[in-house]
Order: sequence, then structure tokens, then C-alpha cells
Amino acid sequence: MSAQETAAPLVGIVMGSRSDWETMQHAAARLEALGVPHEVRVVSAHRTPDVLFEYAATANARGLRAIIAGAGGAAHLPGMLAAKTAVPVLGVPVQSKALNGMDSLLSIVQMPAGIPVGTFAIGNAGAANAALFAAAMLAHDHPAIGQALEAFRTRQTDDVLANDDPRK
Ligand code: RP5
Repeated sequence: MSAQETAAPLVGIVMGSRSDWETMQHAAARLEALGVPHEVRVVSAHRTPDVLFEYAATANARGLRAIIAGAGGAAHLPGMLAAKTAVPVLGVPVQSKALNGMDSLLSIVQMPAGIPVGTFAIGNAGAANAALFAAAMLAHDHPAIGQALEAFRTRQTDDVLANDDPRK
């Protein structure tokens, strides 16, 4: 277990199935790299709805400041979490086999007014960006996270500038 996982988690990463981990591991990896304390759980809107309600009901009191929720297909997990907690929910549409994730995307993004879910890109990019977004949300109150995020952005820019000839 990493240091980020033993400290009180600030971000919860949840997913509808173990099969979503292949995608959601990209969120965990980014939080890990930025030193953001986090936890990872399988919480299914359909198969374990009572766990979902409990997770949402206790999230704020447990210190979670953002929940990254990934799900595929009839992807109700992010929306239902948002319905039960005021902790910001960042939704990641997992790329489904049948419809390539368009079902997941539309299930997550088309929330009724009043219950917002921040919705990210389908698949790995969405998972990575949800983590970076969560880190940005935390940066003001947690300067070390802000500095890590700043350093990551600088490295990313430097990498592109140092490799700007695609033939090499
Ligand atoms: C959703 O159903 C999960 O988020 C997953 O993306 C999808 C398929 O789940 P499994 O059948 O692989 O467990 O609830």
C-alpha cells in the first residue's frame, strides 16, 4: 500500500465493476504521481446500490473532497452518487464493448439541472484528466499538490518542446 493510500483519502475513485479498473487505473496512477491521498473501490449502482448510498452518505464526513466515478454502459454510478452527496463527482465514461462508450458518455453527461456531474472523455484520457482535475480542485488548500501539478505541467510542456520533430 502506498503512502497516498495510507493517509486519509481526499479523493475517492469508484467504479461499477472490477472490469473498469483497466481504465480507472489511469486516474489512480495520476493521483499517485501527484501525491494525492486517495482510495479505490468497486461500487456498483445496480449490483450494490446500498453500498453506493452508504459511500455517498459518508463521503463528506470521511474527508473526501472529490469522487471520481467510472462506469460503462448504463452508467448510473456518477449520477446516483451526485444525487446523494454534495461532494463534487467527476464522471468517467468507460469504453463499453457494444457501443464504444457512447452509451456511457450519454448516461453520465445528460444529467437533469440541479444534480451536476463533471463529465470527462471516454476511456483512459478521461480517467487521467479526472484525476488532474481533482488535483487542481485541491491545489489551493494543499500547496504540495499544487506544486506537484505545476511541476507535471512544466515537464509535459518541456517534453513536447524537446521532441518537436516527429521524424526523430
Ligand atoms: C457497468 O457495467 C460497469 O461500470 C462496467 O463498465 C459494465 C460491465 O460490467 P461487468 O459486466 O464487466 O462487470 O456497471
